[in-house]
Amino acid sequence: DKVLVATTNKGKLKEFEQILSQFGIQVISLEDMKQKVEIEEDRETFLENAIKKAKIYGDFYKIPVIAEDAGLEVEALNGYPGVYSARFYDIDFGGKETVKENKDVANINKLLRLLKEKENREARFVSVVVFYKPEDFGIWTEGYCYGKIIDKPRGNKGFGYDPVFIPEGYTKTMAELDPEEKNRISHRGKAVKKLLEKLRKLL
Ligand code: ITT
Repeated sequence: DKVLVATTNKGKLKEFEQILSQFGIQVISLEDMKQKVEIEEDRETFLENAIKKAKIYGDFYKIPVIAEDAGLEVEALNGYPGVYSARFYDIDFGGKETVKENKDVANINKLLRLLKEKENREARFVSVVVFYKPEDFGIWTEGYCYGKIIDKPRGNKGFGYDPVFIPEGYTKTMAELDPEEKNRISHRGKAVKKLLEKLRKLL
């Protein structure tokens, strides 16, 4: 069983490889493909963005594909950054952030700036995963991971907002957890597990 995991995010790709390998599924990545495709994520929901990515890549390469749209929803920010999580530093919400080191750092800096003096630190990661078999069928599932945003980044595993996110019931940040542990509790891990259960029932 081979599937194209259609993501340009290296951290994400690694986690998909780890999660899917436990189920004996082999991953092809966009780097393995000779012809490149550019996609703009311009939809207003995770589901619409994930479907768009899965359809365009699947129809182009004509192989089964998994695409994901994910992000962080923060209660005190009315659900932002949400679908804008990847480029939060640069959007027209609460001022822009200059990128000094990398985008993840700029995103975290903006988030912490906006949450300064805010008491409500509740947040959740969301993952919407789509499996699409060209000219045949598509299915999707979602996964959530609830937790809190802290004041100062800790840890260097994972990616994105992991250094400032503490999952419910934990004292470590997501970036301090080993990959196996993150995958067990993460939005992505849960969404993928549900996806494979759905697929198994279908096939
Ligand atoms: P693709 O669209 O190519 O898959 P992307 O990075 O643009 O790559 P998304 O649009 O789904 O992916 O953006 C997700 C962003 O949300 C990601 O860049 C991170 O900033 C954040 N994010 C998602 N999952 C995360 C996780 O497990 N840990 C930390 N941050 C995460």
